Amino acid sequence: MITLGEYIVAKQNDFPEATGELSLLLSAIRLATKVVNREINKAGLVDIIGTTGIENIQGEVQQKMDLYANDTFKAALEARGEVCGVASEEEEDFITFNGKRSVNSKYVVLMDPLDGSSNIDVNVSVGTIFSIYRRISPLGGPVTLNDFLQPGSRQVAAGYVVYGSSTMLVYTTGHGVHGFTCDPSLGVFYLSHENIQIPEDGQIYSINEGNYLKFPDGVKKYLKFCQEIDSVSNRPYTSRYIGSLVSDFHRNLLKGGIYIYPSTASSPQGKLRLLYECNPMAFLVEQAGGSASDGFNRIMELKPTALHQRVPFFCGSRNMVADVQTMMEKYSS
Ligand code: AHM
Ligand code: MG
Repeated sequence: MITLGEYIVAKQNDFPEATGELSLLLSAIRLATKVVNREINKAGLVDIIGTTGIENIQGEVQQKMDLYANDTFKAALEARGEVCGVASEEEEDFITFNGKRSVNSKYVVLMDPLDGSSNIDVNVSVGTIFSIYRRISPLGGPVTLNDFLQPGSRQVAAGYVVYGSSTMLVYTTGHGVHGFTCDPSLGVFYLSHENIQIPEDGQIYSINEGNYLKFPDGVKKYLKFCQEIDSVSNRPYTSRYIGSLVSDFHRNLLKGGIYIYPSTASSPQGKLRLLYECNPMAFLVEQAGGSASDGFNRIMELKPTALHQRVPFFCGSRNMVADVQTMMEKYSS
């Protein structure tokens, strides 16, 4: 039985140049995860569910747990002093930490503290997504917007937590993808899925088909392809869509599949955010042997221009992403 804390330290020892700062940062995330997990499990019991009535900066109604998770992750990251700034889906602008240790720390964190939170009051799994970069501004000086607008290929680490039938934390530091399952009686994460590999050919497609008429032609053609009968490629594929990115991604990562949130006629850039959702998932899926695209380009090579930028997202088993990209290029470019 290897715990997450032990695993992080063991991996750090593989790199003689490591200073331990990233390990401390990950342990701050682990602590916040436990606190949020405890509250989510109580969500049906206490008056913490429901909406605040306030809209976040994307005009979506914030759920109370969104705010709680946002505050908890911010507080844990600030207290540890290993992070000089944070950008969050729930905050309009990035946040600078001014503590003595923080200003000299080299990392920034980008996060979606509670993704899929509109599902929480119907007991559907939700998640936290995080992404870590080295700052590019000088140590000791102010954090700048450019520290956060780096392409996903520069991520140092990324991960997610799925608050599901079990709570799991899955992360990568660029050396494979590893999953840890929480023992709720002890509040300890144990290594349960070392070196996760996504099957190259999946059988599951995940998309909100209610938007079908608004999809680009390339996506419509791909959906028809998924539904065709073909014994060689084992089609039709299975359609599975929870509507909670972390859960849909997690299932597809383990079983093989593709998650698609394309551009639609009403949302030309899709719905998901490049910095808080797509880049971290792209890093994870590539580390597991899969791929992530905006329909034409590799997600992690896109140069971000704004904190809350959205992007069409095609992510999962490598051959499935290649198939849909071929159809996008043929019918939608
Ligand atoms: P959120 O960050 O506001 O929770 O929105 C992101 C969520 C994803 O978890 C999910 O995959 C997607 O929105 C579902 O959107 P839709 O309801 O349009 O299918
Ligand atoms: Mg989200």
